[in-house]
Amino acid sequence: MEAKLIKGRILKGIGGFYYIQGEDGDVYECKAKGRFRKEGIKPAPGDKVIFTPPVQTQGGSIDEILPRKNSLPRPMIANIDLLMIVASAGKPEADLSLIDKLLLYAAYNHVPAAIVLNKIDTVEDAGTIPQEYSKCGAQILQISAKTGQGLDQLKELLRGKFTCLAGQSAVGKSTLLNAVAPSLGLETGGLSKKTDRGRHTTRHSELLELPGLDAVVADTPGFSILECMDIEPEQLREYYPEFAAVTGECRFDSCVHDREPQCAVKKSVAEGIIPEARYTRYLKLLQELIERREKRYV
Ligand SMILES: Nc1nc2c(ncn2[C@@H]2O[C@H](COP(=O)(O)OP(=O)(O)OP(=O)(O)O)[C@@H](O)[C@H]2O)c(=O)[nH]1
Ligand SMILES: [Mg+2]
Ligand SMILES: [Zn+2]
Repeated sequence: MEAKLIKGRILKGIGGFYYIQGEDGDVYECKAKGRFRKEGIKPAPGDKVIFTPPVQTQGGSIDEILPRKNSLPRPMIANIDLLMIVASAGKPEADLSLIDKLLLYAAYNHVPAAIVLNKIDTVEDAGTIPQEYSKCGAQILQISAKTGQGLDQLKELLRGKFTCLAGQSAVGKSTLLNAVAPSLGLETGGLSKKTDRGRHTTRHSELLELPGLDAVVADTPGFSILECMDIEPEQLREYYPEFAAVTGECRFDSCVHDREPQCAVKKSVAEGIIPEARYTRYLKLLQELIERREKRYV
């Protein structure tokens, strides 16, 4: 029997084997051809591929990786439609610097982002996130995985997309996925009584299908975000859509909106147009990038 080529998407890779969902819906085990390694390409979950399915004693192989529209390095996944940043309205207290870094990570890697504010059932008002991020370019949803509030909106957000989830431990990423697709039965954890922080219940990443939504999600464990981006301090400003309205209005074209005179961004902050706290964290992140560069060049 002659092997035929089919198109599919890689769901996961384990020990040199890739599990590919073909256009026919079945999942096939394949190895990557040697030439990929020679070319320095490693197939990743999310990759669209042309492959030869296994037949009898002949193992399957990935023959071609179709061009990627984008990819995220940690964990390595390709062709992401959305980075869903999950935060908690209650406990654990939201780490806004982390949200900033994840927004930066998404923009840097050409992936659209959304912010999902979960556990809205545990607080009387949603806090500062909706206002602080109102102009950051990401849609913001207020949700409770527990009561079901906002879940229909979340389903619409996920429908038809390949979404990657990120956020602090114990904000409810796995619980939200279980709420939209109970058959997943993902393990969820609690907060440590001592520290009010999460326990990193989810420790690995694979693509999960959401039945009925034609959607796939990757529930990703934590990682060090800044380390996997090559951003110079002068470039940071380009990743803040809040600054776009006044771009070009600063006295100096090279203005990084820090200590320069006649800065239009600082003026907008003073006028309350750009949220002050988000700008203050921008300055901190800018400083972090400057220090990183100084260390790199000594
Ligand atoms: N009250 C309330 N509790 C929630 C909600 N969503 C999740 N939780 C609880 O928060 C805890 C942590 O949830 P997980 O889903 O394990 O959190 P996670 O983000 O997957 O955490 P890691 O896997 O450690 O990264 C669990 O005890 C959940 O029951 C919610 O909307 N409201
Ligand atoms: Mg989890
Ligand atoms: Zn400026």
